Amino acid sequence: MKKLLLTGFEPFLGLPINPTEKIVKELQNKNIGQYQIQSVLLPVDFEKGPELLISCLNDIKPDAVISLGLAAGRKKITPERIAINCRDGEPDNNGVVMVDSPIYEDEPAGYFSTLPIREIVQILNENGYPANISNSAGTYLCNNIMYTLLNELNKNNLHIPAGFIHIPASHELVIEGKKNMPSWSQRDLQQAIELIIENI
Ligand code: PCA
Repeated sequence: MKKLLLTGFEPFLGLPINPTEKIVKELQNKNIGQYQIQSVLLPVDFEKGPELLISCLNDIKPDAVISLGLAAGRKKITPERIAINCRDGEPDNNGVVMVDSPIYEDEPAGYFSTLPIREIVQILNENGYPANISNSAGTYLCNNIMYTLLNELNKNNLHIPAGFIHIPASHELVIEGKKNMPSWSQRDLQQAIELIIENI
């Protein structure tokens, strides 16, 4: 059976929950579509997050990769179109702040997702899950992980479907974190990700 590396993130920036953590834990070792899921939880850390991702790519040798991140405030599931070679913005969970910093010197400005993002949006919408392509993954850890992922695959000449999908907050996160933002049920978030995996 083919292997799909599914990554999620720990909570960050004072939020009590990251719904991507629950999804990757729930789906660990499950068979979905043509894939067996190999889940990894990444730290929100500019050094350790990308390092762990690279070692998982080398150990697991996946046939496809989907990285998940929370985009608190977004209303829809948003497959990302592009990752850029830039880190900037909020501190990571280790207190490290990046300002206008390239992820890797002398590497390309950006990489496009190799997931079928247009089809993913269509399938989600047809099944009642609001979705849109996003044209920016930001400049924080999610963009960093997407960039590292695509840069690594490119360097190793691996042509597999790989990319990043941002998801909205869960109801639980809004309630526990006392936040005022759009949210989905954790069940719908997970089912939408399962549907994506079935279709790539
Ligand atoms: N979302 C953050 C980092 C971790 C996560 O789940 C982001 O969008 O960069």
